[in-house]
Amino acid sequence: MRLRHTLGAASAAAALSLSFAAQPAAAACDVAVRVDGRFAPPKGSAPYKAVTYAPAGMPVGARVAIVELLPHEGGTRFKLRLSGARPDHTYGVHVHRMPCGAHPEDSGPHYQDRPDPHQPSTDPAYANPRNEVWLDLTTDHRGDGHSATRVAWHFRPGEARSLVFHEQATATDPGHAGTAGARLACVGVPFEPAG
Ligand SMILES: [Cu+2]
Repeated sequence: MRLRHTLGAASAAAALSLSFAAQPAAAACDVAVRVDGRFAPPKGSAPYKAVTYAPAGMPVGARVAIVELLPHEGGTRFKLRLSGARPDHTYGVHVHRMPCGAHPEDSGPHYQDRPDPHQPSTDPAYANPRNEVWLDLTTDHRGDGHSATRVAWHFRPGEARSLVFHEQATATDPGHAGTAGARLACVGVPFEPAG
């Protein structure tokens, strides 16, 4: 009985350390959503998992991994990884409201915690990385890159459905805030609220 108990505790500890190893620096987090994909042209029927609209900007076959984490202390964290993309390039990356479709504009506007009454939103009071989810990243010479961010809130159910890659870094000045040029690629992600 005593031996069984010890073994049980040991295997529980092993399982715990494995799950921590799988998500470093995220010990007190639950994984809400994880999506891994390879970019491909829009073929077949929408919605798409990882679609490129401009292969010169986001090559066919580039890989993406996006994780949404729900820290126990509150808010929402995100980690993004990209590989085999355009080398030495800065992408503007945001969470958008609609699923990825056959056309770049199908992903709709940015998700905002406090919605801007004036759409499209380019007012820095609303279009900023605290009220939206921005995951801009710059690739290295191999086309690999990563980014992470955190916001203080949770998504409203079903209102955040995609991650969009734009052609340039996200602007922050009034009248342009949140804009980042053309939409090159889109990843379908069913972002979740807490519990
Ligand atoms: Cu965007």
